[in-house]
Amino acid sequence: MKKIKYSEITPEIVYKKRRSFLKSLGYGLGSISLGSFSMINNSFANTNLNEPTSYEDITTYNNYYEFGTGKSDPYRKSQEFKTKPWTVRIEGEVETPIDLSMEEILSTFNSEERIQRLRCVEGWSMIIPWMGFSLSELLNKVKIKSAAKFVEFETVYDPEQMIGQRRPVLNWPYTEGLRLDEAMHPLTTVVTGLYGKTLPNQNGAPLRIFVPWKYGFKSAKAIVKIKLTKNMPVSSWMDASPREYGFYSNVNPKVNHPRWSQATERPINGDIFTPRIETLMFNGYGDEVAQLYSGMDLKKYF
Ligand SMILES: Nc1nc2c(c(=O)[nH]1)N[C@H]1C(S)=C(S)[C@@H](COP(=O)(O)O)O[C@H]1N2
Ligand SMILES: [Mo]
Repeated sequence: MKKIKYSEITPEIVYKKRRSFLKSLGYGLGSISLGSFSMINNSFANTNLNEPTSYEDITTYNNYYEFGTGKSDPYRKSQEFKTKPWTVRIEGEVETPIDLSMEEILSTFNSEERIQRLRCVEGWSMIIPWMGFSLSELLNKVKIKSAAKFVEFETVYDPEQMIGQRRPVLNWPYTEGLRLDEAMHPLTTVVTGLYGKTLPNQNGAPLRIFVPWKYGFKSAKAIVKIKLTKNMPVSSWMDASPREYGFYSNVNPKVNHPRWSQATERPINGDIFTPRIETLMFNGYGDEVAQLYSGMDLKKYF
């Protein structure tokens, strides 16, 4: 299990410390030149880049097109979204399909804190202390047939409540997929909470997937269906733009998005002066997952 080291101090405290440090040097935010500001900032940058992102940033800067395409739309427009009752169906290439209520899921599986880096394909990243458990535990509730090679995830379709679904921005419902061995990897997480609390609606309540070595869009929110399939699923993003979004979408600094570089990322931490950092292969989880792709040309299978 990947452990991202972090000290006792919270990101908020680090942030305040930095502000008071600047003040103690006699710099008001208005009086300082950009050059010297970023120099000071650089000396601090690495102190908090492995700290979890603040709860505020994680819950107000989101991608969740069902509630709009702006970063603050999910926070502003998902608060009334009803997540009770909620059932997750596991079907497809299984001996017997099952329906699990959210209550059953929460009482059967032990959610633990899993601090994982989310790298969005747009070029920003956050470090998020999820609460969750391995997807493999959930999939082990069914007997998977040997014909099953892939797993498809489906977000709820509810345009009454999800205003973004009233327009054909994506091919709704939001669909994503993994190869079965990727889905069974212990790092592939079923997320039920955040910062030790229940999962906020904007982050995919009541239940979302998180795949830490892939771009964020692979991690579908508000899941109602998990389907075992023989064939590779076509995700909503592949359907929207196959040239830009491949099935694998492993974080890879060497494979650029056709319209921009993927070599670096901007850590979201409430400080626009934070320099970009280098993106790591498999988002830094290479030791754990590289063997899943041995012998594969990752430029071809992007
Ligand atoms: N159903 C659904 N799931 C989704 C998305 C979405 O628009 N709809 N956006 C994806 C993208 S692009 C990212 S980066 C992450 C963002 O997760 P967060 O808002 O919890 O940080 O959710 C992913 N899951
Ligand atoms: Mo994303």
